[in-house]
Amino acid sequence: MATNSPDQPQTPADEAVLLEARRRSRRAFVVGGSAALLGLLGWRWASTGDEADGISRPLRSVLDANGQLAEAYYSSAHLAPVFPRSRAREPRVNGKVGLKTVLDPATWRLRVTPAAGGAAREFTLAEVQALPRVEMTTELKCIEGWSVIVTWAGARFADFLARYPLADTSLPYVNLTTPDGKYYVGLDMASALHPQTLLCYEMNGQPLTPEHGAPLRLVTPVKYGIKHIKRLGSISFPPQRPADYWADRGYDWHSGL
Ligand SMILES: Nc1nc2c(c(=O)[nH]1)N[C@H]1C(S)=C(S)[C@@H](COP(=O)(O)O)O[C@H]1N2
Ligand SMILES: [Mo]
Repeated sequence: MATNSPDQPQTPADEAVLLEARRRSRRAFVVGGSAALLGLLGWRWASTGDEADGISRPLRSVLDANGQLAEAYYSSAHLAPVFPRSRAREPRVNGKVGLKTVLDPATWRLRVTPAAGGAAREFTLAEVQALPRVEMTTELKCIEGWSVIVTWAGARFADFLARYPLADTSLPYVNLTTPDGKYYVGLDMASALHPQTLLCYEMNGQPLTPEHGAPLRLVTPVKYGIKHIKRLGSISFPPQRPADYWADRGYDWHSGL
């Protein structure tokens, strides 16, 4: 019998995701322990350094390292709860930046600029749909304070990059934009490779509607809705932290849950 516990595996696929998450959290624990030790050793050195923006420079490095640690923990090890499919609802349409023009799904392409340089590679929706289909029922949470449980289907971004190695997974960032560039999202690579980060083409068993991001959107339930870019048009792998539409307007760049 199905249970309402969000942590309960619902399908073999969910179970695989849970196992992966546990494996990752063990790794994060080891990394975290070493970082804590380094932190203790470094503290006295850190607190004697020059100031930069009111925070001493070495101390700032420690804070930055903590930020990366938080990235590794919250992005990779943490798994968003999954729910029974029966609890899925239609989300409201929220946010239309980059969706103002009419898009023809037949001529749409996902443009990916290889990290090594060279011409962008273009993908059809069929190529994305040829990757293993992952279905998950998770909560979409908006920073405005509402949330809704939705069944999504798509390809894992990790599977996409494994099949089309356009960027090394050790690179730091992924930049995603709408075809017109008006909405743009930055992700750290760990979040992009998270097993629940999907290049999503279906919502509640139906192809995405235009207002929910057809033909392809991002879904990543370890992040707030602002990171779930609709009408994905292009992907690149910048060496520096990419700009992010809502981070540019004062929200937290990570917007992790
Ligand atoms: N292109 C684009 N994607 C976007 C937005 C937007 O304004 N433009 N808004 C975001 C926000 S704030 C949320 S909460 C979700 C909402 O997704 P939904 O409209 O499918 O409910 O889309 C996200 N993706
Ligand atoms: Mo949102």
